[in-house]
Amino acid sequence: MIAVPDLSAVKQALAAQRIETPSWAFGNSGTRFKVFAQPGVPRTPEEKIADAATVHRFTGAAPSVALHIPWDRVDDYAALARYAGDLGVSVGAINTNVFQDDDYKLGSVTNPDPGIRRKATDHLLEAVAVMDATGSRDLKLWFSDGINYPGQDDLRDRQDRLATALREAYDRLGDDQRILLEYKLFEPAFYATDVPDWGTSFAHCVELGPKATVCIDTGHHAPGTNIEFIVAFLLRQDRLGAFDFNSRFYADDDLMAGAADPFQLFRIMYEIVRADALDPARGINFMLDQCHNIEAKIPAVIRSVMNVQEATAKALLVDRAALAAAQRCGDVLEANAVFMDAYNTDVRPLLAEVRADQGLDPDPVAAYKRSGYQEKITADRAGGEQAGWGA
Ligand code: RM4
Ligand code: MN
Repeated sequence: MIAVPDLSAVKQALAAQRIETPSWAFGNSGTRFKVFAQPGVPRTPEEKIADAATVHRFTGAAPSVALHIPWDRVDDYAALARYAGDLGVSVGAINTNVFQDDDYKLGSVTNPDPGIRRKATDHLLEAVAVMDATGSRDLKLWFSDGINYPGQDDLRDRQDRLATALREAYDRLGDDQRILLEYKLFEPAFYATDVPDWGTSFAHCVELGPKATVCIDTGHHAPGTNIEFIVAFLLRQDRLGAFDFNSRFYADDDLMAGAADPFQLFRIMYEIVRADALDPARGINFMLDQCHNIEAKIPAVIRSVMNVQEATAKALLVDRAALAAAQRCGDVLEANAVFMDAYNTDVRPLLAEVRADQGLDPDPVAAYKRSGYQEKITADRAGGEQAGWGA
């Protein structure tokens, strides 16, 4: 039996944990082969927010929803934020989209054409205006920019163009706003992506200033990458701003967080706990970035929130004193055993208690299924064009 640190502190930390949901997880999605439409899928940004609020209602842990512009474009963003507030959620990160216009074939902010770079940079500034109107803190930047063939464009010039656009967006930020700069190894670019890894993101953030931090999308690395090392390193540098949690078997699969490799998620959350960075006041945005192509979307988001909570609970249960003692005396097997004991603990009863203490149903997926919400949206949202990638 492991020595549990302080159960009431663990429960408190779990009750305070916050996970942000993505509006696009509720819309239709698929692969380049097929998008399978689902009944009841939102048609508007408001309906996506209503679904996100439903996830929060059953989990008590997902009080903010990230938006993607232009997928969630509306005339009145302040009204959208008020609508969200009335449903008990707030607007989270504003995600920019400079990857779907024909103009961006050769890149957005790194495009060789200055007119196209201007258009892309203007979109980043538009996103900051959306943040002003909604009260959002985070400008989330992901660039699909890159090249497919050696010699296609100048690698170094593209870094200069990227730095110029980032500087303009950074200088436009308000005091309480910040940039989350995401990276991705490949896809859609196949030879050289302009922000391919955490080191590139980190270097640009350092160049920009303290309001620029790295966003780690767990699906954006080469297979076998030690993501928890990146987490530990960035936390030490105070440059970890956010996660885009999802899981993958092969590339950027965007499956439910914790589904493919729950042990990896535990190792990541251990580094968070180790750095005392779980508390929302520490400013790390724990977001989901997922697509539910074949499974029902709302319960899949609920399940993902629960998977992050389970990994976190296990991380909180690591007997840090015993671990430190074993590490100090070089007891390799004991240190590993202490770590694994926590991972192998069934934390579901503990999380059920945490939920019950908050007046929530201990089984959020079952409670959602019983609630009739799915039947209601299926009936109410019949007709009209469903939201999805590109909508
Ligand atoms: C990208 C990246 C971004 C997400 C888009 C939809 O691969 O992960 O974070 O906004 O997909
Ligand atoms: Mn992402």
